Amino acid sequence: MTSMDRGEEIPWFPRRVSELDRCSKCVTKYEPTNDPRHPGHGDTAYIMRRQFLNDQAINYRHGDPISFVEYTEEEHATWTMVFEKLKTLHESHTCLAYRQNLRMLEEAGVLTANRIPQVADVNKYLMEKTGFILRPCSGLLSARDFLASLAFRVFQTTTYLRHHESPHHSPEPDLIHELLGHVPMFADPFIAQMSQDIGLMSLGATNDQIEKLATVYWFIIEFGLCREDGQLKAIGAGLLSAYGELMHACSDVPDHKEFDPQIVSVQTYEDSGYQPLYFVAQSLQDALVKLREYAASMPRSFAIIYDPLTKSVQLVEKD
Ligand code: H4B
Repeated sequence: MTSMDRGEEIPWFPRRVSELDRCSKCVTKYEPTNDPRHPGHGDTAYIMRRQFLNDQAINYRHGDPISFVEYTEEEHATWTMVFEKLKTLHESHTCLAYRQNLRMLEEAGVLTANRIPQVADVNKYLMEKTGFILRPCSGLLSARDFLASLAFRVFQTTTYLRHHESPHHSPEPDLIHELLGHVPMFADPFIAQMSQDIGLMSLGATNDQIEKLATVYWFIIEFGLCREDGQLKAIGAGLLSAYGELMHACSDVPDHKEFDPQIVSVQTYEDSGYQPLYFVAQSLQDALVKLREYAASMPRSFAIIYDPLTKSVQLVEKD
């Protein structure tokens, strides 16, 4: 008996990496075009630049070479300002994996404070480390589409920058967040695997399961902490790329709870200000083990098998 016979339809999901071309649905939230909370609201030149880069991204198809983007001097200056300010917190506030991978990326000349890197160069580097690749997208994606791409070790990446008048905070994902927050962590094998595991769990999942997985993703990949030598250190990209919240998260102002995906999955979160609560893993390995226990406990009528050689998945129905 198939799941269709039982009347529960499995939502469409990509079976191979090229089908991610169908997973680029954006959701509208905190856009400069219509939201006065966005620092670029009312700045026509900024809105046009963001639109130009988004139009380029939306036409991207799997396998295309990634277009070279000529960033403006103003954009490079914003990048430099953010990178240099964050550097002052790296030793004290970020986890060992981040510090090591960032150093290697700098030594390889891929991430440097003076120029915005090209996504194609980042991909060449990450491909050799963990097989993760970035593909351009045009803004905040639906959780379902965004998580599906992670199943294939693909990270959908915005290519525009935050507004220059608000360099240390962005209400939406931007290239600085992707490159300074996510890229060094995707070079780590445990974070790469954790991200892919969350992605694989999302394929064919119910809306309720997607909501839970998006919440787990939020609290570990975006805003997670770990403890090193008794001190709180950031592992989440949302913290690693935000000066103010990075200091806040590691201070004793917010609450800290032990990372447990079962509890995390139903925790409400804040997407317009600092979090009042963060989850702390013992280590990256610890977070991965707990995530796998959670995956095993997820109720599903099928299993998903991933083949890394063909970057495709197969659905196996349970009877
Ligand atoms: N879309 C883009 N472009 N970048 C992101 O980091 C995210 C996204 N994060 N969509 C997603 C949503 C998460 O917040 C979860 C999965 O909802």
